[in-house]
Amino acid sequence: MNEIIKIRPADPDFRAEQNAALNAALQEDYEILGRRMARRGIDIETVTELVSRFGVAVPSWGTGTGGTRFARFPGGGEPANVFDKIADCAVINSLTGATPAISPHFPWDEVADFAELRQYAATLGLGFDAVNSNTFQDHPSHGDHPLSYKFGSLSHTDPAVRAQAIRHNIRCIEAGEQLGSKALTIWIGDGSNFPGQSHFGRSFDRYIDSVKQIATALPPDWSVFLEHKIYEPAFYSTVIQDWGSSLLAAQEVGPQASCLVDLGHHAPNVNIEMIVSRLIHAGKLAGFHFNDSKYGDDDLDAGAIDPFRLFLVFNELVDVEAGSGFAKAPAYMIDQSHNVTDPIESLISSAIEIQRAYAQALLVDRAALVGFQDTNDPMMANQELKRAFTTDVAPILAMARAREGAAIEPLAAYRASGYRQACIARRPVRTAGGGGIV
Ligand code: AFD
Ligand code: MN
Ligand code: MN
Repeated sequence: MNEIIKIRPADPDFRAEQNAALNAALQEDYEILGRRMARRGIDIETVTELVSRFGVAVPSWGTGTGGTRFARFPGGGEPANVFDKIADCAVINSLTGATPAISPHFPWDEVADFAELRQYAATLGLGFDAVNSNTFQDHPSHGDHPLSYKFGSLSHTDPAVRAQAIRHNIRCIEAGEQLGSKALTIWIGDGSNFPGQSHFGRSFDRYIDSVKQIATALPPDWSVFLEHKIYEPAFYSTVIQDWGSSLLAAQEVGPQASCLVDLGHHAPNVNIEMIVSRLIHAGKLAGFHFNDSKYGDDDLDAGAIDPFRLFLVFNELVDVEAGSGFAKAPAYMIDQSHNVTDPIESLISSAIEIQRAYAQALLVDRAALVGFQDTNDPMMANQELKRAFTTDVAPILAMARAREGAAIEPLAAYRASGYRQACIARRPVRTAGGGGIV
C-alpha cells in the first residue's frame, strides 16, 4: 500500500551503516561523561536506561507543513493521507527511537477501516496515543457535521450543535477503541470576540454538561483530556481559557477527566512549571502538548526558544517520579506547526529536545535541592538546577539511540537517507494556499 516505508530510514542496516563512523567517538564521550557523573554520585547507566524508556507521541497533523493566518507554503512530498503520515512517523521513530506512538485527529484522519490502520501502524512499530476531536472548524464534506461551529461547539447556544459536537467526540472514542488509544483530547475554539457576545457562566455550564455526556461514553480504562488555550480563534474570551477553568471543568466532569497542558496556550510570562505542580497536587495532570513560543501560541519546535523552561517542567515531573510517583503517568505529546522547516526534521529535533530536558532533570540531586530549599539557600538551590541543566547530556541521548538501533545523529541520517526526495517523487504536489493554522 505504501512502498515508501521500505526506504532507508526504516532499514536497520542503513542506520548501522550511518552509525559506524560515529560509534568510537560516542563511546569515548559517554565514558568521560560517565566518569564526571560518577563523581557526583550518579550512575550514567541508570539515566540512559530511563531515557531509553522515554517516549513522546507525534501528532499526525504535525507531519504536514503548517501555516499562519496569512499563508501556507507547502513543502515537498507532504503526506496525502493518514497512511503517509504514519509512514513519516515511522521514519521519526526509527531514527530517534523516542516516538513510538501517533496521535490522530478526526475527521482529518478518518478511514473506512480502523483495524486496517492499526495493523498498518503496528507493522511499522507504532501504536496510537490520544485521539483528538475537531469541532473548531466546519467539515462541509463530512456528513456528520451539517451544522456550523462558527459560534461554538460543545458550549454552543443551540442544543442541536452541541449534540452534533458530542456525537463527534463519541465517534472519536469509538475510533480510538479500535486503534488501541486510551484517551480523548478535547480542544475547542469556543469563545467570543466581543464583550457581551456570550455569557461566561452559561457557556461554561453548557461546556461542562456536554463533556459530562461525552464522558459517559468512555470505556472504564479511558481518560478525557481537557486542553485549555488562552485565546485564538476567539480573541476576547475563550470558554476553557486557562488551567483554572480546565481544572474546574475536570473536577465537575469526574475522575476520568483531567487537564492537558499545551506549553503554548498560556499568557506570556506565566509560570507553566508551577501550573504543572498545581495540577499534580490536584491529581488532574493529564499530560502535555510540547512546543515552544516567544509571544503566544507560536507552535515553534520544542526547546527552540526556551529550553530552560522545558527543563523546569521536567524538573517538576521527575520530582514526582522520584518521590510518590504518578497514579497515572502523564501523556507526552508534541503539538507544533512547521511552517519553514521539513516537518520530519522538526519532529526529530523536538523529540530529542524533550528527551534532553528529561535527562537533565534526572541529574538534579533531589536531596541536596530539598536541603537548600529547607535552609533557605536560594543561590545553591538555583545552582543545583543550573548544574543539571548545563550538563551536556548529548552522549546519553546518543547512546540510548545507538543501543536501540536508532541513529546516533538522526538529522544527519535522515538527510543522508533521501527519504524526503523519495516522497517528493511519489506523493502528489500540494498547491500553495491561503492561511491555515495547523
Ligand atoms: C491546536 C490545539 C489543539 C489542536 C491542534 C490541532 O493546540 O491541540 O488539536 O492545535 O490544530 O492549536
Ligand atoms: Mn495542543
Ligand atoms: Mn495550539
